[in-house]
Amino acid sequence: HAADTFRTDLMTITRHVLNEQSRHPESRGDLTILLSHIVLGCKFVASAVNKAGLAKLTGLAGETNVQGEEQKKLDVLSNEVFVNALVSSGRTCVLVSEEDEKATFVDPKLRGKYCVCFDPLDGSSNIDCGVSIGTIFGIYMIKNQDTVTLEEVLQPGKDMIAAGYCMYGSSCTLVLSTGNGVNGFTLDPSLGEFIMTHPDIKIPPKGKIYSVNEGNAKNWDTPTAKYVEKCKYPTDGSSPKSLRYIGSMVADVHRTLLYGGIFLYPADKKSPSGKLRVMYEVFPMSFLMEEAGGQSFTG
Ligand code: P6P
Repeated sequence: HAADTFRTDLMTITRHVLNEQSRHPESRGDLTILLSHIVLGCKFVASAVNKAGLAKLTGLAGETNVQGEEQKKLDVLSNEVFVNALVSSGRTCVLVSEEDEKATFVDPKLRGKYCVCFDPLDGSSNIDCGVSIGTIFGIYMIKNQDTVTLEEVLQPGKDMIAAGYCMYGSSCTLVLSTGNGVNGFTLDPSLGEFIMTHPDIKIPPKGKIYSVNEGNAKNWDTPTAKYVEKCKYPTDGSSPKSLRYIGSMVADVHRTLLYGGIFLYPADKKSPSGKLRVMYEVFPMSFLMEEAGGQSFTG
């Protein structure tokens, strides 16, 4: 009966990425190695997030634990893990992290051809109440890794070559695209492997959910206010949409990808250029949304 209980032909994220690599015969496997290091970082953060409540990791930095060790906030810890994993992959030359004021230029001896922009733990204000949080990353190619400058990091989103997020919630789900569709993988803690659970994700063509922080309504511009009004009071006889807003972008986008609908963080009087960060929130999530048959735009 083993066949009934255990799938014996598991599609792991490693196997999937290798399959993708074989679609590019000229590839030397650099992206495969880079992604394997990102996956390692996600496994580590998943483990730390799961223990957070117990190990009081959710406290503010500066507290000390029973061993008198300096407590690291989860997002500080996550950032260190990803920076170390990305540098040690030997496939990156510059890193842009939400946690670091300046870009990290990798030691020239350890450089590779990729730039990774990432938010190691987005939505971290939700950690203490157990709401899903996540890592978001976007990957660019750098023309000359030895002479890379900050200007080369500021590439348009359309030049991104891969993007993904890892959501740490009731389960740990990694959603990834390398430009050939979007696939979702769930961490099997007993194996320590991400197993493909959501092959070829496509956003439903119609959605009944809108996701926005209504608390900002007083600051919205007229077009935004009119759109949201239409979600609540449709004029075409359709039923009103449901509002779902978690306040953690990875969770709100993941639900939108799977269930359909719209997620919006409109610019308003308080945040004239919007609140979401372009490099490691907007571009990676837009890349995934478009690869899943959706759209992303600035309104
Ligand atoms: P607000 C979290 O801090 C974040 O960057 C995103 O994860 C989330 O979508 C947004 O901010 C929530 O912002 O203003 O609605 O709390």
